[in-house]
Amino acid sequence: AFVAALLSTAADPSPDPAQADNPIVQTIYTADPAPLVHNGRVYLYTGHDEDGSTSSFNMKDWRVYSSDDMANWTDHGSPLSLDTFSWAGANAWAGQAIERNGLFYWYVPTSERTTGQFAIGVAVSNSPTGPFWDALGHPLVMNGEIDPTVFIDTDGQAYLYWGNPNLWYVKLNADMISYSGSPTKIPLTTEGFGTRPGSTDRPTLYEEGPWVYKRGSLYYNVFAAQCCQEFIGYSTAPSPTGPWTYRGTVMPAQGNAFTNHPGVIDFKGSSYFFYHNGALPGGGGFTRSVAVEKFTYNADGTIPQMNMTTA
Ligand code: FUB
Repeated sequence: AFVAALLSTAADPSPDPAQADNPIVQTIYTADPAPLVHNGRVYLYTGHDEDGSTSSFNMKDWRVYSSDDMANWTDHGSPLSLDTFSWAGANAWAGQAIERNGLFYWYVPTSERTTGQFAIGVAVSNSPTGPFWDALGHPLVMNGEIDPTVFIDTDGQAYLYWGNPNLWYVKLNADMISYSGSPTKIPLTTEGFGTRPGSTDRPTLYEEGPWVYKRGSLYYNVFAAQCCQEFIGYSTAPSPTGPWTYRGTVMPAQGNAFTNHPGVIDFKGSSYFFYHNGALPGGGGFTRSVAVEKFTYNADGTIPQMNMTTA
């Protein structure tokens, strides 16, 4: 293990000891951050853009980092890759991990080997840092769409959401590797997800990368909006299945990468928004880096708009 990011340096006149310099990982290109708080640590699950990717995504494995102070990060390597899934062909894209009853479930989108169609697999481990195994030996869901987010409601019901161009959800069973009923499309109304300027085939801002969580009695869906270049927008709802109301921009389009991807946590009394950009040397749309901003919710529960920062 090595320290992947450094404490703020003397060059910064007002260092925040609770947050590392950005990008968090400066040794490889990382994308699609998915933070998980467990036992006093933040585990940061990411994708991995291969060096030199210039015209398409070249992503073969996923990575894990952890920190207990949001400043010093430990590299746990790559406990999950395309090779973990015998049925996977390519595209180790944006996933999310969650803990239930001492097991860690990592939901990831990847292309199915024979059809090339995008599917969502689930890997399991008894440790947040792996190693992870394919929990099923086949996809959990396969409908050609991507970017799963998972959360467990306060009543114990788990939900999986995903999708581009649609937004789907399904209720997961308590075993976290099967589900009840059929995947359901969330209506993409402009009231729920904003209005996309100048587009008729995709009338709302919703593009991909949903991140669903609950704070108090309010449900949040933070997502990558519009294409391309993406910004981060969000909606809220009084229940995990809606109705959703569009609330505006979390992070404007910026940062030298045409995608962005949200991850939101509370940790040790502060709130953090994770995202990615092309800020490292050689960085761009296919050589991205994860970064984080500390923020405070407004009194009414809305999320303040944030800009990307670099060291
Ligand atoms: O990293 C590959 C894809 O780009 C992800 O699945 C999307 O969310 C976008 O970040």
